[in-house]
Amino acid sequence: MKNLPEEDSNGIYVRYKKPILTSDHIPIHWRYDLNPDSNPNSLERIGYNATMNSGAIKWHDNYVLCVRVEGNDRKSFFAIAESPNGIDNFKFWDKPCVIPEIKENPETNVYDMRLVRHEDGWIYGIFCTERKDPNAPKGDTSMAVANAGIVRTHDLINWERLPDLISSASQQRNVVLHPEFVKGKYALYTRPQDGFVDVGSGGGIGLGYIKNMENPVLEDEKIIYTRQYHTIYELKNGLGPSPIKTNKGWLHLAHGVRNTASGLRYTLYMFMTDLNDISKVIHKPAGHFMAPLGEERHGDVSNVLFSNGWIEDCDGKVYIYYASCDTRMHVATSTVDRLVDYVTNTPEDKFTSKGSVETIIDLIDKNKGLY
Ligand code: M1P
Repeated sequence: MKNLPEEDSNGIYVRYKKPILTSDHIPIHWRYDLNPDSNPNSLERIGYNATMNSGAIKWHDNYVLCVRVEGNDRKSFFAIAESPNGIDNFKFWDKPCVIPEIKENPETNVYDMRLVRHEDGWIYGIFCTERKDPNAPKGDTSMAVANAGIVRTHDLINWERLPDLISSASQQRNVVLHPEFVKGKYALYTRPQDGFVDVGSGGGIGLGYIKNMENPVLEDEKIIYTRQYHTIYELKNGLGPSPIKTNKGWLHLAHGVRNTASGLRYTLYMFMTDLNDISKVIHKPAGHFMAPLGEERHGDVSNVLFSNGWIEDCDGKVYIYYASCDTRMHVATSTVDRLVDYVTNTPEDKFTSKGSVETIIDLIDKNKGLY
């Protein structure tokens, strides 16, 4: 169906009316045995629960998502969906992606791939790998270990598996590759954490370096964006897609999580880092950039927006792909200019109610005679 923009916009981005991918987009031949002899009652044989957290890349003039598809069996896998215009008519390729396992240590589940066209010439996919925690007490069937799995490809069909990230943190999630070399090394944004869900005493968005992707030992990892009391990223935060380079700095999209009486609330926020020192955060607009709205608030894991893919077109238009409530995919569009304006001119958080009121009054005073 044609997807139209919402009439209302804050000037920063425009949402589109319909989700762009739902589990109803899963091709019929992935669901039904189409042979009437072996399926005389036309029953669905394999069910799908969600199409969510997708990496994104421009591909031969089309817009491609590496979608996290979740089956009714709860296992996630990756599948490529392609659209001619980035906002509707997404169609899955013929078969899901076949991601090779690490033979000596196969994972149980994979999800949330970030696709990055790196200047070394490969397209990398960095994703979360999940395995049952071998140290889980007897009877605990949910303790798990998360790490970053790494694949690379030239065609989005044949994927070469590299070793998982080797880091000193006990768990890693939301690991994202920077698209350029930094002093000859690969730079990775990380989120070290103590437990599978709990980040523990540290947390925050980290940055570390790898000399060689075939032996991905993470070195010099430092937190560049810490968690902070009474913010939208108080409980945890993680980077979304790989950053976009602009003439003012690197534009970042991330998710921040806080706890509420109705559970964790995931919203999206932005920041900018220095062009010459990617560890230096130079702009931090206060609060969320996007939060779940209307129907986006309902789904398997309510009150969640999550993004791990965006596409910058050559005319400066930006397609922001986000999932709502771990259930379905949406798109919002903006431009590099608008996002830079948002990130550099939105007031920063002063971390108190009094500070917020001062910021509002500053704006009201500036508008004197204009309203
Ligand atoms: O359910 C919300 C999100 O929870 C996890 O995010 P994070 O690792 O940042 O805590 C992931 O499972 C993510 O896929 C999911 O959308």
